[in-house]
Amino acid sequence: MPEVNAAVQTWLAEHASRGCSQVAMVDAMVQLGFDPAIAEPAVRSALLAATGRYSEMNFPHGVEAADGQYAYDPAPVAAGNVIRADDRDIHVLMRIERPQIIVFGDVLSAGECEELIERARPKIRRSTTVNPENGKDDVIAARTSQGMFFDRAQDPFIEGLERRIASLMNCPVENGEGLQVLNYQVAAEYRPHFDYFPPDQAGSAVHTAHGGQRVATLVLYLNDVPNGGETYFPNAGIAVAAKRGSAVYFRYLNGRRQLDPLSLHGGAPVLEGEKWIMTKWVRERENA
Ligand code: PD2
Ligand code: ZN
Repeated sequence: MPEVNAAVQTWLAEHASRGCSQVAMVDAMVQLGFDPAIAEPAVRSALLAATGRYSEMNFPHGVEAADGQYAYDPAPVAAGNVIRADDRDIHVLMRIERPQIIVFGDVLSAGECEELIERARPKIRRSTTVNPENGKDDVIAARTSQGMFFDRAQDPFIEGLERRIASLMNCPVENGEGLQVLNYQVAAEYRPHFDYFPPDQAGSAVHTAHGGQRVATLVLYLNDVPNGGETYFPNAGIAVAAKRGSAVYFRYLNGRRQLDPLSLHGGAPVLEGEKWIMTKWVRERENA
């Protein structure tokens, strides 16, 4: 089995900077005897290094993969049990392959969580969702949280957190949407949904026009929830409990631009206390 040695890396870098498509490069490597599981991540990182974005190929919104057909290529998150993310060592608590989920401990300090809550508290308003027809904001019964967005790089505190999160997700900071803080009171929830913009809905085009499709999400927990409020993946039988400072990462757009139907997820109703989270969504390219 051939290896991705220096000569192959040079070949990849040259073809990526010439605008070669991801499919063509992976196909060429497979023809030469590479395992697709080795070829795909090598091509993706060459494309990312050369162009700052994943290949769009022929599918501007991505392709909804039928159940079981989504190819689980390696996530860009670093290997190992402790990841140096800019200014902080972050511990990996669990990795799940299908859907692709990673749970992290101590992404934020208790003081950072407190500061985020106190800064968000006076600004939160009822959350909205994307209207599938026209892409505008709708208030719906399926999402009963309140939230607010911080602007990108709005001050040094937010900028520092964005750098740490981008480093952890191994994604350029420019590809991230603004950090969002959400609050759920007792009984509030976010029923199962996809974070990606469904390719078959007209309203998605408004959102993918800048930055392309969403690739992955990081949900950061800002407080301990005594009962309820888990982030759950109903078709995978997985629930992540809210613990202050920890976070759950999930990725749903692979290098072939397939979208993972198993990434369906929700925020379970809070049964006791309240829930504060912060979300980071990252796109395929700069999200101006
Ligand atoms: O509140 C959550 O745990 C949650 C779960 C799923 C939030 C979101 N999705 C979201 O804001 O997209
Ligand atoms: Zn979500």
